[in-house]
Amino acid sequence: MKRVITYGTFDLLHYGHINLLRRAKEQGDYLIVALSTDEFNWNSKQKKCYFPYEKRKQLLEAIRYVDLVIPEENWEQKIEDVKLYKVDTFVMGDDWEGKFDFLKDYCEVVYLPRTPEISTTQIKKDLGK
Ligand code: C2G
Repeated sequence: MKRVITYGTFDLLHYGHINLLRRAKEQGDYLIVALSTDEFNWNSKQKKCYFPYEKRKQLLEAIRYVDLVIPEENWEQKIEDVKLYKVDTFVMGDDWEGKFDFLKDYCEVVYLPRTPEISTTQIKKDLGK
């Protein structure tokens, strides 16, 4: 079984995220999503989530491509996660191109093209938030 992992906030889940998750799953047979906790988002990514972690986790677990959701609590956990979950492939959108190449010592690293025109920032802007 080929195991894939990806990381993210996935707040205000939208079709760009779904496109990423679908293509990540296509890289193998089992997809793990490491979901950024509220604390990690606020302290390390300066992101204030609209939906709290448990709600974002519930949404992700309802997606057919997702097999397991685990918490992402810090920037440093990726190598341990890859070892612990016996990950074969690490996948991220190409806005992160090159940022996680250190993982190539442990697994395949794949950056996938982002879905253009859609982002949470754009949604909030369009809603006048
Ligand atoms: N994404 C995409 N197309 C979009 C928007 C997002 O392909 N239009 C992808 C991103 O490239 C990322 C994933 O969807 O791979 C999740 O996006 P975010 O929730 O914005 O993730 P981010 O805040 O970048 O967190 O340790 C890594 C970080 O946790 C990544």
